[in-house]
Amino acid sequence: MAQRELKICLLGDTGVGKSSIVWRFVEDSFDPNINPTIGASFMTKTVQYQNELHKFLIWDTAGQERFRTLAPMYYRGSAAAIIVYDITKEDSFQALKNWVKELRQHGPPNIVVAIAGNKCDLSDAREVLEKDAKDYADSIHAIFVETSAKNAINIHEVFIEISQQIPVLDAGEGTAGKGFKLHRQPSETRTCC
Ligand SMILES: Nc1nc2c(ncn2[C@@H]2O[C@H](COP(=O)(O)OP(=O)(O)O)[C@@H](O)[C@H]2O)c(=O)[nH]1
Ligand SMILES: [Mg+2]
Repeated sequence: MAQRELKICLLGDTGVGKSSIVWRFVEDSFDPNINPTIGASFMTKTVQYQNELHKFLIWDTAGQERFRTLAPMYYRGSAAAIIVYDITKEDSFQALKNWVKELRQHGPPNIVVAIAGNKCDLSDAREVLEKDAKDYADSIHAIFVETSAKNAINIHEVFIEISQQIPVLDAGEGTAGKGFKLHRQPSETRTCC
């Protein structure tokens, strides 16, 4: 079975739950006292998608979120970016829009963008309406889900949607990376919280 390596970067404000999302996806666990500075900066996980194996090489901005100049090293060569905000923090949603602009201006041209509204388990403290975020995501043709790393909601689904949106390799082309044909598949929307 063909295996493809897909570099994925996580972007977004400090404290929105990027490391927790990666930890939930890779280890299927949640640590409420996750260390903000020693967060995993690079982890991998392989999942089967149709007749391919997708090895996700996940780059997490471990505490350097404020240093924009470091960001290109995370998103350069990325097949996809997961931009995370915290549904209980309006500021983090505004910061997400800046990350989208940054990616549009300096990121890889065909990067798949996924927006994750994390901490959807804290809906009592919600500041960002799901509809507003979904409308924004639609306007930039991004994947959108609300997630909870804590309660394992929609974490795997984000990665599955990314797999769906990555251009399919045509039979016979192997993993050489030549001659991609773009078969973008429509993504479904999931809402949960
Ligand atoms: N309630 C709740 N807390 C979360 C969730 N994800 C992360 N957190 C908490 O938010 C804080 C910041 O998480 P962290 O993963 O370090 O964020 P990062 O700075 O973006 O990597 C930690 O205290 C986490 O336990 C979630 O889905 N729900
Ligand atoms: Mg972190």
